[in-house]
Amino acid sequence: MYAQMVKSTGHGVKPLDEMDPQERAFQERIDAGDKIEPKDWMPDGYRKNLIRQIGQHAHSEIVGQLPEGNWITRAPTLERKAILLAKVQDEAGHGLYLYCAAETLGVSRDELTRMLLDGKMKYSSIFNYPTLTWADMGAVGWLVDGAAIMNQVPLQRTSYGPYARAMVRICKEESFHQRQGFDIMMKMANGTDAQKKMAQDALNRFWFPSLMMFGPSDKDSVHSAQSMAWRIKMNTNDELRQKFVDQTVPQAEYLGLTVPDPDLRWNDETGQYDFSEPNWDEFFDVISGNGPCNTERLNTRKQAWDDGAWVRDGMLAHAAKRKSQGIAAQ
Ligand code: BYC
Repeated sequence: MYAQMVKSTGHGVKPLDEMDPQERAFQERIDAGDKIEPKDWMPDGYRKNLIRQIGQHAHSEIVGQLPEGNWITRAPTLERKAILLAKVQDEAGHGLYLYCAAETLGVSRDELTRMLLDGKMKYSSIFNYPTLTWADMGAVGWLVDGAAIMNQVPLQRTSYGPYARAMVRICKEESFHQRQGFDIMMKMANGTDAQKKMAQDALNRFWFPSLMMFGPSDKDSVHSAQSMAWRIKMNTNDELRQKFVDQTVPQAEYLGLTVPDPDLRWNDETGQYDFSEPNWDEFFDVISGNGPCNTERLNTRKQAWDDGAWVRDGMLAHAAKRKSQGIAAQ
């Protein structure tokens, strides 16, 4: 049922004078910067679009644990292992806050999980790329969490209260994640020649996929116009991508690494970097399920879901027993 609703969210923005009075009053609240809370009236499209975005965001946090979880047992020192473990646990927490925020809109966590496992909901494209070396842990923290922060800081001001509030804590934790990634890159970039090579190789592989995290270019973004009118999104995909490039290129220079883009240059007139577009065919291919690790990621999530069945069954049986005891005692 929800999967069909999701399909219908890609529409344009209705002008104020074509809205019915309830919709118009809602839009005026949004325009005034009011927060919308779960029990408030909201247009169906607003609810659907939020469930889509928050649900995908939650799935991304959970699937996002996999490429880094892959390195916990192989971290080079006890300290790095403890830090990586904490980071990966934080991502689980982010997923849970976000599933809770989505649940306030009337969709259950189980329903969202099923749609992920059935391929009816997406998660971030970036997690369909493999993490091949320890330097990738640096690149993921630095670039992937860096891109996530760029996208999520403005979402602290998003119009839906539970989503905005979840973002506050997530952003604080993401800042730590980004710093730990940069710290790994510093160590590698200032290490032996072999380590520096690994750091450069990680940057080469993660640069363009990180730019893709912001979504397709504005002309191909189906949801941006309406999402921005409803303040579900605060910036366009291209705006955030540009900010990310402007912030990250000097960091790469500081590391002594080269961004793998021959067309990257500072533009004095615009006061920002010019850079190459990512390969959008690759992006659409990855989000259609054909990236290097899509099958592996989904199979891992399916396996975890199946392996957890006995826990869910046990907890439901326990809850049912308590309920029946409670009723009997009254
Ligand atoms: N990957 O109309 P558009 C993290 C889809 S987790 C996959 O521009 P929208 C972290 C899009 O869904 C980071 N799909 O969409 C975790 C739509 O398809 P549907 C996750 C993508 O929603 C662990 C179609 O393309 N962050 O940080 O307006 C460790 C057209 O796009 C992607 C969030 O989720 C993509 N990259 O804008 C470390 C933030 N991009 O749904 C780090 C919240 C686009 O119609 N989300 N698509 O089938 C957003 O801000 C927005 O949803 C996006 C996309 C900017 C991502």
